[in-house]
Amino acid sequence: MNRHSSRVESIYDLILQPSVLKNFAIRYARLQIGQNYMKEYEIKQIDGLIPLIQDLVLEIKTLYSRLFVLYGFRHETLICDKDIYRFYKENQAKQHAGVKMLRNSVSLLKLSSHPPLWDHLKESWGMVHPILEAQPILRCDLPFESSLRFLRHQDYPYNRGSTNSITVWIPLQDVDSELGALLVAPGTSQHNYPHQNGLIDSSIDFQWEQLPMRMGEVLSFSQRLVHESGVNNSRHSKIRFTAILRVSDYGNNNYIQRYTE
Ligand SMILES: O=C(O)CCC(=O)C(=O)O
Repeated sequence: MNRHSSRVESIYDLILQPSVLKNFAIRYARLQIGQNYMKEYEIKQIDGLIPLIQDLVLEIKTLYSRLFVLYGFRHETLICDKDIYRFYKENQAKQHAGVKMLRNSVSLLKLSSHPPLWDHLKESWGMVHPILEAQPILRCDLPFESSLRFLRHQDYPYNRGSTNSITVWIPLQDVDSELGALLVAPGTSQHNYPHQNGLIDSSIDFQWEQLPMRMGEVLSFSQRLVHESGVNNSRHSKIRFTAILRVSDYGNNNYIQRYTE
């Protein structure tokens, strides 16, 4: 099945492949280069991930409950996204510092190191010795705060990992277009686009595809794939939390040499 315009159709396939064991669909896109296919992104449900996500969400709420008490901030008994959003409105710097602190949480590290996730990355991307190229990131995209968005970019120029490096994007809740599912531009992963401060010129015409996902699914994509944040337009003040990993492969000689020189 291909949901793209005729210009992209000739080089790009979007594959929906029902998994044999489970009823979940694996979705991936690949680019044809001569006789070969290069994967651009893949979305897959990972076994055992949901409890780890729930632990991280609990840790997020625990940290905020402590911040609320510390700063005398009135909130519901069960902390909800609306409280965190109101806290942000009153204490932007403190809310941001809280998210940064959670980047060092054991829950995020456990989620990031879940063995079936790494087995999947190896198998799906043909990585030999995948490693975390940087500390895992926790993103908190608040409703109607478009200044927090990352506009069109490729990750490779920032991270300069192995040539086969990928980004792994793990939503901590279901994410649809209203909550700001990630936007990708299929067919772009073979080019290095000129950029300023990491951002690609807004006059370049890309064909965007938005990637709604269920909690427990993981999106992995080439660090050369052009992508940007969706817009969180949640009418219910929901926050989009996402864990993001940058993964490189030291099975890639060029990378290990560059790293150790
Ligand atoms: O999650 C997002 O909205 C964007 C993240 C992103 O583009 C990145 O981390 O490279």
